[in-house]
Amino acid sequence: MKLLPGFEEEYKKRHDEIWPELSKLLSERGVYDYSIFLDEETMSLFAVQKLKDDANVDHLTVEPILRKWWDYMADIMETNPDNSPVEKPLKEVFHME
Ligand code: RM4
Repeated sequence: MKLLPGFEEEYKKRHDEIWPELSKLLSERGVYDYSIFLDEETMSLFAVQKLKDDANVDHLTVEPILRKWWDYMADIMETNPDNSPVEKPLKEVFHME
């Protein structure tokens, strides 16, 4: 994902104060150990999360609370027309169990 320049502190503040309903939804759907890192040179945001074996995340993007969160975050991130964050899947080039 991409953060707009000048919003580093605001992005962290908003995530420090993540809405309980959103974190509840994510954990209920099996998301855990979820981190987001910022490359302050490129403003790229790298998100990594783990999913429980019975995770149910296929339809997360239609959940109203996530859509509301995306609307809230849209003023400081690069977004698609529907306010979802622009995301770019990365190519795994190394993995060690
Ligand atoms: C990010 C982005 C992601 C969301 C996290 C909690 O800024 O909106 O989609 O899962 O916040």
